[in-house]
Amino acid sequence: MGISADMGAGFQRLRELVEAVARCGRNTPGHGVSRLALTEPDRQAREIIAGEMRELGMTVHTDACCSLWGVLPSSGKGPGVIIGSHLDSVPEGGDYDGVLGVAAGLGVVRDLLSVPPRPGRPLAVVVFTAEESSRFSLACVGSKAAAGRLSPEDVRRFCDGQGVTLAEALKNFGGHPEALGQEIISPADWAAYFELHIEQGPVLDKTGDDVGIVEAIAAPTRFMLELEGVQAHSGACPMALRHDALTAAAEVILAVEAAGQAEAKFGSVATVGVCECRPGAMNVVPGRVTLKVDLRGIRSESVARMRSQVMAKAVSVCGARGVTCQLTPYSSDVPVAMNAELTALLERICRERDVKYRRMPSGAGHDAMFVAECIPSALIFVPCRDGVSHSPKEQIEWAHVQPGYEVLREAVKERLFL
Ligand code: HGY
Ligand code: MN
Ligand code: MN
Repeated sequence: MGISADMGAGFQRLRELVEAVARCGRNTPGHGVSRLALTEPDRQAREIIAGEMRELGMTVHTDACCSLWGVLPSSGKGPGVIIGSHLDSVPEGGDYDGVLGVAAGLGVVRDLLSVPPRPGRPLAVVVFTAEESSRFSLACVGSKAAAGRLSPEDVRRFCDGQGVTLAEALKNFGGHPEALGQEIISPADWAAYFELHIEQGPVLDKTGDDVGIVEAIAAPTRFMLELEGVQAHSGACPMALRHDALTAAAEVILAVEAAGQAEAKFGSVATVGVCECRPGAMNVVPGRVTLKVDLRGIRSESVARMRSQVMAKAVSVCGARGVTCQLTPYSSDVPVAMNAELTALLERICRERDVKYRRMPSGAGHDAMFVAECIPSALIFVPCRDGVSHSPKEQIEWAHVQPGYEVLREAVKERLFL
């Protein structure tokens, strides 16, 4: 494992930043962090990162979608390099998802500033807003906006569990939802985007590789199903006369799992992550159930097969049980290939530095998938213990993160001094 002798000021600072941000939104012990997008803990985390950007001499601004940009000005001309990720978390999430990539970007800036010459072209670090779909059921909000894929109408359509629309939350956070679509990442300004992220799966941890060079990012198709049966007395309503929304939902949930298992050979996955049952009393036959479904794959046709299989089963189950089923689509993104030239650059640097690496897909979604629509983009994975993520048990070994950090730094340096 090609670990260089000096940890480097940037890598050391990276660790300090991750630890500082992890205190924003920390729950009681054993319950990780809840730093949902555009909430007070998210604001606190951004203040820490903005402070670091200013200390490094970067100009700091937020765009209409509240994404936080730090740019290291440069004397030279020509398109620069962006390093980015996110700070928001899932509820009861871990300390490293997203945060590691933002902190790594600032570590790279610190390292590149410590050894002359100063980068000849702009170097930016960006915190994209609301990468997680946890609060608004829409993922990668900031990077979608930066790719021109989010309109003022879109952000009025999505809301959180308290009915706050994404547009209102952006406005309350200092954003300008009505101006979305006017600040798009342009190849005239930016030559490459790099993101470093924990793998969030078990592959690197199992193989002992320190770096995953991502070739393609699976894309989610997400939707909500609202099942409406007949609420009734659990004691007085005979079994034969029931229209129980929760038992219908149970069959649909198992159908989602079966669809994922049938398509697993193509690397596809299927999950029901939310099941809300109303009124949620032990002595009431449930009348209404809301399911939120997440289907993913790197092969669009496989995801499409899962979706049609799930919908066919939902219609037949609900028909047989006298339960209605309302579909609300959330998103249907397409799998994205990472830039071949940048993945080759990463591979060469890994070989030169004797870093154990593998080329691999990403099952999780990332901001890189939308930035890749605008400029050449690359995603570097580093291992997380047992592949656990989106959990308080998310853990890393810093010695196994450092090789990926140094590969990121060398790749950015090469792109900046081309
Ligand atoms: O859900 C995801 O794929 C990512 O963690 N946003
Ligand atoms: Mn995540
Ligand atoms: Mn993430």
